[in-house]
Amino acid sequence: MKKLILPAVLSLGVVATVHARPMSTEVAFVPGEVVVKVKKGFMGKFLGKKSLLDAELKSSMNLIAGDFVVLGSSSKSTQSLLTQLKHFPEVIYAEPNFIYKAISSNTADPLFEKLWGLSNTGNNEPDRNGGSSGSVGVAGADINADKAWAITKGSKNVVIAVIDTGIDYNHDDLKGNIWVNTKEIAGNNKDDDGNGFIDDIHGWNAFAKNGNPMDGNSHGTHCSGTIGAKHGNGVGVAGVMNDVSLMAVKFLSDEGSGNLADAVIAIDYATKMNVDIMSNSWGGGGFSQALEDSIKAAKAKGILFVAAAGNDGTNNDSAPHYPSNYQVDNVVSVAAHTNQDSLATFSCFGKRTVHVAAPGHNILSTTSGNTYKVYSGTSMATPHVSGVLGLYIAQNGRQDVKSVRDRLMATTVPAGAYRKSTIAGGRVDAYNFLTDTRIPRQGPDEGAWRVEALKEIFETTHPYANNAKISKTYTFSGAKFVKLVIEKYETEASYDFVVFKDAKGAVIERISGSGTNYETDYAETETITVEFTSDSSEARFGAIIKNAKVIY
Ligand SMILES: [Ca+2]
Ligand SMILES: [Ca+2]
Ligand SMILES: [Ca+2]
Ligand SMILES: [Ca+2]
Repeated sequence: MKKLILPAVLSLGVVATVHARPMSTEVAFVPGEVVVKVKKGFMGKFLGKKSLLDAELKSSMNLIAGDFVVLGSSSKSTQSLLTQLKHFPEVIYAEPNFIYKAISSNTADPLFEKLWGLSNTGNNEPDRNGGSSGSVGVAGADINADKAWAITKGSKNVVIAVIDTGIDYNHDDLKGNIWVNTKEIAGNNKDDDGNGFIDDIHGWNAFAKNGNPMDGNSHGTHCSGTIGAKHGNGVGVAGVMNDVSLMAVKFLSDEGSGNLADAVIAIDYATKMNVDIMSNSWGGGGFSQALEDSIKAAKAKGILFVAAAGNDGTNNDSAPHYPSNYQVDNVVSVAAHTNQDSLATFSCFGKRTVHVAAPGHNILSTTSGNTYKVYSGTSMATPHVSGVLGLYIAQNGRQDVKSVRDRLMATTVPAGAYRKSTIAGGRVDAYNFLTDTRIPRQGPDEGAWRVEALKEIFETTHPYANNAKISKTYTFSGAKFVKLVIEKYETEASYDFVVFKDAKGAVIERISGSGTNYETDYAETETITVEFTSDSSEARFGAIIKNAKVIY
């Protein structure tokens, strides 16, 4: 199978000379547009020179993060504008006007009350059509909402900005939890509260530049339902919080994409309104100093910035994903896990860059027009974490963002799937987080591993068959830790896999490509299962495993 590249995405390279930092492989921006940060007091002088660039002023923004203008040229490329701007003494920096997209999701039909992310019975995952034929899961691999709700179900005083495609603020399951700007009068075309935004009753629409952040896409509405759909109101689903104020900040269009210039306005609005948490289920672009400055301005106010780790299935340590990769203390980068206590195959990960995992596969929630659908993505994991952080703030008030993030990580439930894929090494547990319950991480004593030859070796044919599915389970009675040593493997990278599972069926590690004498991550059970799977074309050598390493 060959990888498809999104047709709308432009080539990279163009901005590589501006920032030396690595960028993700597919970066899109508005052609001929740049976002420029101008030195304080030099705006007039700078704008006087813009004819030298053959560019016109698209907009100007006086943000907490500084003074910015957006310039556009019909005759010049973004690259040549950036090159020229380097020689303007008034300019602090200039960047492409990056395009961001809602982190994608699978849509299907309504409706079933199957919120395994809140309470996983092992048997209640919906399928992607909302039906009841989801996978069998690991009971208890959820955010432990029931136990957390005995402590708090949230508070209307907690304001969470959903920075996304907007919110259907008329949805029956959400309307009781929509933020209202009480100092603003709706529809009088006046900025009654003097915050710089006219008629911003439920938030702001930075895409259309008006006070109506209605969601014509459903992505933002879906995220909102996971944070705060009303409990016990006779309709639909339940959010992580029963009481919360959801602020709709729209900068993604109804097609699910938006740009840097609008993103920084969205963040600036939420910062100005001093929300408690920003929930960000979107990503794209390269490194942007303006976006990082905006996140830092939010941090200076003590606002948490929860961000989806991305859906490319890649390592954010080596291929950074933004905004989740910004190294600012208020950023919480979220990977997605399945009901099988495993990392979702689409989820980005990173031992140094992704903080925690949360439920993000086959998640049922609210969608526009009083409907409910099942979506999957790190987009869906992110609002679970925003809601859990919201419960904490309802209970404790706002605390130092870094110590909150540290506590969130330290109270996760450790499992093999997250050990190498997140900083915390675990998935979020709301009850543990509220009660500061920390499960000790008891790793194996590295000197204690003993090699044991497998009684029956694991070996594919060479080459392996297409559409193969080979599975073998090895048991070492009384073992505390078990891992396998792969003598040799060679598969079609990203399409054919060798997967290792513990006794619960949770994926410990999933490898693809090639290697020799590779030691897998360990299972904390006495059995370990190997599964070899291939797709319908292109077979290679396969795999051969002769030894295990065991600690009793
Ligand atoms: Ca206003
Ligand atoms: Ca008004
Ligand atoms: Ca409900
Ligand atoms: Ca293949």
